[in-house]
Amino acid sequence: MTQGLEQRADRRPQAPGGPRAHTQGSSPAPDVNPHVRKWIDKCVEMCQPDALYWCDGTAEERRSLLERGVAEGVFLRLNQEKLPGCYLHRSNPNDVARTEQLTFICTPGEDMVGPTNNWMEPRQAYAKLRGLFNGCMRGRTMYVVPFVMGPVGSPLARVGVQLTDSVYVAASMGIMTRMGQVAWRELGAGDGGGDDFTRCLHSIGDVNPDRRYICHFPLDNTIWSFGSGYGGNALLGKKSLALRMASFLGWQQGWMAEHMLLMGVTEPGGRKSYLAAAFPSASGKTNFAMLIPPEKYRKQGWNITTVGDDIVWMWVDPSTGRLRAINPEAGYFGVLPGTNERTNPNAMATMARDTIYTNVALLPDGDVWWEGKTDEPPTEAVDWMGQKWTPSSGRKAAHANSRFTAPMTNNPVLDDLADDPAGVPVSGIVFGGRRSKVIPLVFQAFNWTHGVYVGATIGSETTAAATGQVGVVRRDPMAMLPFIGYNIRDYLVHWFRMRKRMSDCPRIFHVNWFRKGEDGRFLWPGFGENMRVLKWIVDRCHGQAYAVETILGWMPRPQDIDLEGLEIDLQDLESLQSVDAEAVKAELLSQEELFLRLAGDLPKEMVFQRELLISRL
Ligand code: OXD
Ligand code: MN
Repeated sequence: MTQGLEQRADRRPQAPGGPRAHTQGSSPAPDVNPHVRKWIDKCVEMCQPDALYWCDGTAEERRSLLERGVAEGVFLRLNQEKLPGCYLHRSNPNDVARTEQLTFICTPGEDMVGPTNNWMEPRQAYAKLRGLFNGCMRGRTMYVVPFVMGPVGSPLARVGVQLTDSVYVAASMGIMTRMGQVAWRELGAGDGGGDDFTRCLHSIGDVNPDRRYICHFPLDNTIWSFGSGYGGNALLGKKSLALRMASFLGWQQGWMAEHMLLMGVTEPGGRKSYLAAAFPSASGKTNFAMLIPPEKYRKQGWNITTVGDDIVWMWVDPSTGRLRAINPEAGYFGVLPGTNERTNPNAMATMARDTIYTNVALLPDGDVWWEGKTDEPPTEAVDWMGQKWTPSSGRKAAHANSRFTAPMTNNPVLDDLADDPAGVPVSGIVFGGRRSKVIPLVFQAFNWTHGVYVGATIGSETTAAATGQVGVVRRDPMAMLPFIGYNIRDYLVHWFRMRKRMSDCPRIFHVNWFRKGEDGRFLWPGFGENMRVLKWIVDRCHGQAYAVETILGWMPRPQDIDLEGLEIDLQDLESLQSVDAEAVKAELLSQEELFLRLAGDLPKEMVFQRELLISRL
């Protein structure tokens, strides 16, 4: 079946919804093993593409996919002098963010997915989606995108193959994953080749929200996504494989897939520690992962390096009993509004070349712009929907969820071990949220079990961009609420039990950069100055910094945080770190929402930890 299609590819297949625009045929089929062949044949038979394009992952191919997209009207080539290798993509205005309400975990029983997931029975889900996939790629090319999540050779690295009819998705997967021949090599060729690969089938369909489904079949190692071409819905290596499917697998196999950044912190004496940190979506994870320490710290020799900005996979190293971690991704899919030379110069450098921009404004000279990129807006632009825009248009030029997709190798502060199959040892885990009141700048959990409770109850205030309702605290356990691929009860039990696998476990912390004073101003400057808090955290990981016991956990006294060179008075720092027992009681009550949602499913450790907190109060 696939053999015939490779030849038919030369007939210049029709672009999705557009004229026959392709000018190139398919690449030749590589020597894939029979398991792969059989699955692709079945998908081809169902979707009936006109052509099959096997991605090989070379730089040449990336350029040719992007140019193919330009010919199809999927990409716009940007000013190549200013932004070499950069392109703009505009998604359908109805398709601009992950759609959690249309995301399903499909397991035989509903209890397996628990109260935080949408559930569909697998046979029903397959039947429903088959109806949509049937013939959906007629007149289109099916791209075969083989990829590896994680450094090749890592004990946790996993192979996936995504079939997609979107050249945007194929090109983006080439940035976000280790894509190409390497994946076929990992699987093995011929009859001895393996079938342990995640089968990712994707079609943008007719981009109709009424016919949009992102379905995960953890028991079949399969993901089917239909009707969306946007980020997490369509780049199936990311949230779907690396979080939902991987968290399920990690639960079964004794490792962890988490929504965390991973950073290296090097001290003046050369000691290096790695921290993993979980913050709810759009709370500045990418900024934190690429933090530039204040000048004073840089001069002393402090240095921050990025292993990852969104996802970590962690396992216990049997020889040391310590947690190790890798970043399964190979690129960044970062939020743009608010990103600039001041807030994140490393991100700006990362996206200066070989980057796909999605849903930003286009400037007359072929450069791009988004709200917050510069203090002054441009006098004219074409907005993210392709309409003429001026500052008086009364609407945003870039979408609030506009993104850059850039290879991690562009990051000037990429950690030396980011591609090391052995991963990095994790000294600390940091949880955080966006909280204007109650929650102090930093505290350390008393122990692992308490830390799991702290992570499970993190909350973040909604911003106007997200809901229109500002300041409502939403609970987001471990920042994983939309990404836990199974029952949250089992997920929390898994976290508690991981302690038993480790002889020395990471210290757990909570940070809040967003606390405000009575007058409504932020008490902490944030960004690079967060280094001062990081220093205390790293020292604590090595048992070196002073802390006092409070009802919430171990906390630095104001004099334990280095304030030299910072324009903040001691009183502000005291307010930042103040813990008001009445407010904590109210906080406990507001956790009820989460506890009720989990109802009878709550692990007993969660109940004990809450009781301990009440007794401390
Ligand atoms: C993301 C998210 O896109 O968390 O990373 O939503
Ligand atoms: Mn994320």
